[in-house]
Amino acid sequence: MGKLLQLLAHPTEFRAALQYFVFKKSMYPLVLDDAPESLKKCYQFLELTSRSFSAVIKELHPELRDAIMIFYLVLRALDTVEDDMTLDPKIKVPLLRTFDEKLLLKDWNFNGCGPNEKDRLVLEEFQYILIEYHKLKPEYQDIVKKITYKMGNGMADYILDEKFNTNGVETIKDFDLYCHYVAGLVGEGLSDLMVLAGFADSEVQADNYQLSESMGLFLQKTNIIRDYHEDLEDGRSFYPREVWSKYTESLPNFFNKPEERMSGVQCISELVLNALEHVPDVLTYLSLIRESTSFNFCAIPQVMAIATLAEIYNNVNVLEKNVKIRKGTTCKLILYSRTLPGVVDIFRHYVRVINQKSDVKDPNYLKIGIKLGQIEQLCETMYPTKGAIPPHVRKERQPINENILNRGTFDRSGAEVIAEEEFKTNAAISLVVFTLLALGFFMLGRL
Ligand code: IN0
Repeated sequence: MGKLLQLLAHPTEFRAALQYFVFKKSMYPLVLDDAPESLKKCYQFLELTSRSFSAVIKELHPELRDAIMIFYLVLRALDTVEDDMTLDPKIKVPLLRTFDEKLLLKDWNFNGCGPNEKDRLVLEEFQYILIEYHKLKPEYQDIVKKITYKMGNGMADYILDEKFNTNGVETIKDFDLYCHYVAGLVGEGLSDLMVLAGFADSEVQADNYQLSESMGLFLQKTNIIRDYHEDLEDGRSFYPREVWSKYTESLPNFFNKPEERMSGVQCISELVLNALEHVPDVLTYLSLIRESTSFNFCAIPQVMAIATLAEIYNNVNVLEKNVKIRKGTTCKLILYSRTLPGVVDIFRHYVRVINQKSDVKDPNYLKIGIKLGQIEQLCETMYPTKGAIPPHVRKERQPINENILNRGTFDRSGAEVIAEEEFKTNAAISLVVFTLLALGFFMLGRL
């Protein structure tokens, strides 16, 4: 009920939700009626592990859909092993190191996970994933196997690292390396798959996958900053000491000591600044994707991430509870991120939101202002805003334009693409309102 009221309080999000759920059309609908049991199982696992993201994977072009679905499930399996604190390191470490070899087997599964691991089914019924893995093109299998090998060994190194176990991540370099293993490598694998399929320019692999590394790091760093409270409750931490030690003696103090909340918010600002460094690469990467469903698949998590960063920036709640973006905002972001100009508009919008939330008392105020300015300039270079005041003419940070927030800069370039659906949605809303009014008059007439 609360969610419905929230939606009604935000009419543009209500319209987006209606458009998304009622008028969404798939370019390549996934039909599993006559599919083998193993494929049906795999798509069920996908839905169990990730509700919203599974929908994005199911929309993918058939050439890559199963390959990316299997890649996602194998990574989930690896992640579940890494995550399981009940597993003895003597079992966990060799399992991670040899996980890629399991992919060569016809039948294998693992029943040793603790009962609290929510995705343990993926490991317990891994035999279905293997059946479908072996049906992929050999080149696609090789990519999944290569990344599984690199990621499994990277994760194992961290588990063996005493310092990491007791203190969490030490330096910013360690922070980047950890994010490389769990997310940067995902970008490498996806880039290889999309280039092989002819869906992305080979530039995405340049400089040792620098652009796709940023894609992964931007997502993972945003998750880490957002999950401060959840990770603290689970007794772990991924905030790098090199950053948080400037603001507190001990990381849990941001939550435990109310007088340190302000320092916690400033620590988050520094981490947001660190994550924003990846944005130029993210926008460049997205400009190199040539196929539309692959573009959506890559763009949706990125626009969610920038919206999340804007939400958690200068927000003390992050230290006390889980902060998430509204469901309606998610629908709106999905709808407007279908084109590159749409994505650039979304980034421009949230960069402005962050700018407006900046506090002069924040030690990183200036650096953040400069970074945001650079990103906004890049957005302008990619797709200039009609009638915009050039950055050098602007004197001060501009006030948030209500129009930007409510209907949005998103509206301009995504408009052509969604005009038809918008028309249908407006017609549907009008019909509902008309029916309600007619019913009301009818009832009045009967009284
Ligand atoms: C992902 C990434 C992902 C998608 C597209 C392109 C990418 C390029 C480089 C790196 C990662 C890329 O996206 C998902 C998104 C996701 O799962 N969202 C969650 C929401 C949430 O808050 O967790 C959802 O349920 O909707 C992602 O986060 N990761 C991921 C994993 C596998 C694959 Cl194949 C693609 C996880 C991670 C750790 C960020 C890489």
